[in-house]
Amino acid sequence: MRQHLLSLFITFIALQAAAEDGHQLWLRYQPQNKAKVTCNQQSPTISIAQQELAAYYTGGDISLKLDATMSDDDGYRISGNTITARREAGLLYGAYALLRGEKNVESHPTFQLRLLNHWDNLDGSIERGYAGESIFWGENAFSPELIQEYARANASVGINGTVLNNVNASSKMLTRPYLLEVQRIAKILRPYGIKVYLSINFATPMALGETKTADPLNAAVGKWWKRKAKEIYKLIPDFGGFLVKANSEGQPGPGDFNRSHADGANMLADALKPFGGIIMWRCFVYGANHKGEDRVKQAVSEFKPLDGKFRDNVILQTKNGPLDFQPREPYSPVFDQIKETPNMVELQITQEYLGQSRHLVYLAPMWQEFFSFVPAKQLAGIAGVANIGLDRNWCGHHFSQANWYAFGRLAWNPALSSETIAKEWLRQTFTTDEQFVATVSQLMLESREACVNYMMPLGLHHIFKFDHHYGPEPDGFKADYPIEWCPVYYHKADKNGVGFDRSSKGTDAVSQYRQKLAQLYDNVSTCPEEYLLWFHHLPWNYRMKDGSTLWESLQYHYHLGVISVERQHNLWHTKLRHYVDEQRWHEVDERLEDQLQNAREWRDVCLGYFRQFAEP
Ligand code: GCW
Repeated sequence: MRQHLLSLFITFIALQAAAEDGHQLWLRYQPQNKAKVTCNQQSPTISIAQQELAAYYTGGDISLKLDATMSDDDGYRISGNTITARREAGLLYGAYALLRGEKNVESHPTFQLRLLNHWDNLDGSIERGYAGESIFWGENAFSPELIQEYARANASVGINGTVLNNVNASSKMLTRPYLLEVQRIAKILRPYGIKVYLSINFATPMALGETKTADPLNAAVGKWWKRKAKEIYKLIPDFGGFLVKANSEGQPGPGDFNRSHADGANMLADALKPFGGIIMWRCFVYGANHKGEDRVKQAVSEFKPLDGKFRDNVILQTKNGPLDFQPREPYSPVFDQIKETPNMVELQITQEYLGQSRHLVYLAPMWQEFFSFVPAKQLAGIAGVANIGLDRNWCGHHFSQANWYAFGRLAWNPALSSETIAKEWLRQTFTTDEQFVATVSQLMLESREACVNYMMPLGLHHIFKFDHHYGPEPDGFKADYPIEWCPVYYHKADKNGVGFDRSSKGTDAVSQYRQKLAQLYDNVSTCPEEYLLWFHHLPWNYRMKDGSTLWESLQYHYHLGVISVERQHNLWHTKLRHYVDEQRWHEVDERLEDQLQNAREWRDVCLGYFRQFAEP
């Protein structure tokens, strides 16, 4: 009996070891303990680099060198068995690059600020989080081991900063008990080259009852922030700075006191300046001062007059598109219009509008589309709204890990192709089998266009179910919503046609784009068809370039989207099965099935709705 129990126990342990829950992400190095790793200096960061290489590198002994003659950034040079860098973090990035297979290269990051933005609330919930609760806040949070794993994963792809809380920020964030938590987190992240930042509630001093107002020009308010900055930097000397959502979707801001965004941002910038901190001020504003104006125009209307009026430690942070993280949007014209103030782009890794953690949608092609319009060298930084939670596999969907990975890799080098990144990730995460890698990378590369097709082809946008943004609701209209949240406001379908006229004859949003593109988008015959209904309202029998009518083309795209998911699901279900461990295969398979059902729902609901106008 005892014998039997023992063997059962051993089997159980073995199964546990083999269980593949995805927790290891792309970091699946096999322990080798072969390499001797030396360095001309010592520090906590350098010892991490040494430990990683000593444990996992197979190609011989390594020497690490700090070299003050290299350009002053996080870059590294790998030459033979030597990694050289100007900064300690560079040695760490070089170590991970070597483990990933990079050889004889010199590589420097395009963006100096490569940040995650967590929309994590202090109660542990996550706004638009689809992978469980927060790893930082709430009852179940704060396991130092987990946060260290998080740090390592980020460092392995070069992410060097993280905003720990939701932009819809609680004023409690800046109270002592929470700042002490931030200090603990910062301590774990620091050796991995990651700085912490916080989202702040603009009205904090007033909300905490410590000042009578939050007017940025009030002396007591300015003083309060200066004192607070001092307190923060005493706890966290390398604290990165604040991210601010002000006068947007009900958040307080300088506008509440008839002050401008520049007044608000500058007051905070002055408080952080002595310590080297920055302010990332979001341009995601609509409604407040521009009621009635086309929502996609409002950020430029609001911020262009303020361009050049910000302190030099303020960066304007703008979403890639002018609306809100849709499966496809043209880029935000803020990037054309704001010229005197540094800009950074905010991408959304969590797939709020792209099937959340239920759909396999690889986002790198979408982000690259953005960079094809907005050159990375114009930008001071890049932020990605994280898709990370307490789920065992971090991101809910195993393939959503690829978006975290891709974000980091593109933040380092936006010129990397989506395909290269997908293949890199697949080889590290699943298997190096080339047949598998070729097939699945192709599937990943097609997945975003498939999503656009089954959700919102040809420039349609924001026809999601109210609030949770998962399924379709093309008939969505409730008079008590803000009008900018109503699907019918965006597609404007009736018997005469469909689409939002943003041409010079409509809201003239086209005029916010730089010259050549403004004309291109304005003219219906030159407007790229993927943006057609974003910029134009057209009759159902409008002739597309291939000769089909708009209505036919719309149907074609919806069907194509569903067919792509059908194909992907089939492939995964049959041919790809034997390449993948049981647990991950099964979990992905189940989700692909859900995705397929949801894609069919999108097609049927949207076409059913539009049909009543197109074929009356
Ligand atoms: O995309 C929308 C989301 C909100 C979010 C907001 C923002 C954090 O639906 O949940 O709030 O944008 O970016 O501020």
